[in-house]
Amino acid sequence: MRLSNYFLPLLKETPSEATIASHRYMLRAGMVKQDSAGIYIWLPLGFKVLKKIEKIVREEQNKAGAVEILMPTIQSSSHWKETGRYDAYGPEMLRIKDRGDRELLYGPTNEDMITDMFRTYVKSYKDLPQTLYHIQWKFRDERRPRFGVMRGREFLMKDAYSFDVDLESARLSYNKQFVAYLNTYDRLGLKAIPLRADTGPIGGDLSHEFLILAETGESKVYCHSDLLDMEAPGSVMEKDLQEVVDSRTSFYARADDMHDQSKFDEIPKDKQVVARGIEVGHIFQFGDKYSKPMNANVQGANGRVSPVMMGSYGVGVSRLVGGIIEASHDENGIVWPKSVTPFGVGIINLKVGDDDVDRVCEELYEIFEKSGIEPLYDDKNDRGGQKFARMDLIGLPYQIIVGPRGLKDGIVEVKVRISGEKKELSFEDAVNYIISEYEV
Ligand code: 5CA
Repeated sequence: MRLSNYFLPLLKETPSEATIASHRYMLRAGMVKQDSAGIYIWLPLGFKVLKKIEKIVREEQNKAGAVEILMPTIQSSSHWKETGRYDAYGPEMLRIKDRGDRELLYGPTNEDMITDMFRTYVKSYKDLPQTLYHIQWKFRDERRPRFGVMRGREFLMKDAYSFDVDLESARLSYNKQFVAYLNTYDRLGLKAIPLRADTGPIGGDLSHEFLILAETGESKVYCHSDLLDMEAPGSVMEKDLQEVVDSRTSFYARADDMHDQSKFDEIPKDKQVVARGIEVGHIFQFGDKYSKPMNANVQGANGRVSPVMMGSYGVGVSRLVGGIIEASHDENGIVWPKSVTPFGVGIINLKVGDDDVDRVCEELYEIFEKSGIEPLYDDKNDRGGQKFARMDLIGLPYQIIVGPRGLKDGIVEVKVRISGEKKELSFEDAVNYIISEYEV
């Protein structure tokens, strides 16, 4: 992409409503624009990151055996009345009437709808287990939308729903998602810790939140520091799933509402972590909470008919855009992990109109376009200082700076955004260095 042809509306001043880094930088870097409270337009740069996160979430869901569908944003109230949630959900639910005075709502989550869909088709254990997911916009009329996309009213969620014939098999489905979550956050460049959690309005008896640590997080977290040093499990055989889950959950890790100080005190002092965190995912096992009132029954191998056992699994896809920035930024702007960066490399032309500089920049541009490392080429006729600040702000992992002085000696400059380290390299070495950094 050429910057001269891109839509990147940067802000010089920090809008006063933005109190945390991710919100400030998302506004300043032209990633989102608030349209009304908690509702955002995703501008090109933000949209690109959102899509990259979505892709990683999708790939890990598919690897875990979940199957993608797409449910509508607008739901009929009827399913919610069947489960009793229509009244229970309260003012967070946006209720709408159509021209025929029928009650509709903008979905805050989809358990009720998917249970209805499921009961239409599946009646036997032979078609189980099954996990279905979608990545779809939700609406919750939050009392206090804040921190930009972190607590929006309209937000993008991946929500998966598992269906099993009994509790034992439901536990396996839960564990698969648990492991998929660890791998997903790892690929996003995040250290996410699973905490035992309250089930809230979703209900059920087993639940974990996944939190990333950040000073501006809304939840207070207590945990064992060894949990933070654990690597993502990668692909795990079915027979080993429980062990992997146990290895993560045996450590004390709780949010404020589930915190037991006496248990925490048993952890050696030098291993105690008290921090703040951002909830980037939440998984629930709730058995027959929805299937029972909706008569979503299946016949087991023994011939007995009983409600299907369910779980649901949410990832805050749009919240993650802010969460990743909270975890990775400095005083000059965002520092994108390679896996979600909107562009792989920034090319800075320090003298637009100079034949040599233009030619080298064009060659670099072409090479990176071909190699799939999407370049963002700053071909605008601005001052160097402005270009540097702009490129730092939007946070691409690598920059190649091309100016007439270096070119005289056959040299371009490569800047590594995260460390600020600068290397003077030949054209070929610069290209090879950046390409090799993106090879896995
Ligand atoms: N049905 C279940 C799981 S599919 C559910 O809705 N879970 S949830 O309420 O915990 O939401 C799942 C994830 O969505 C949360 O972990 C959080 O990351 C994200 N999320 C929830 N509310 C908001 C919000 N107002 N703005 C942005 N993200 C949100």
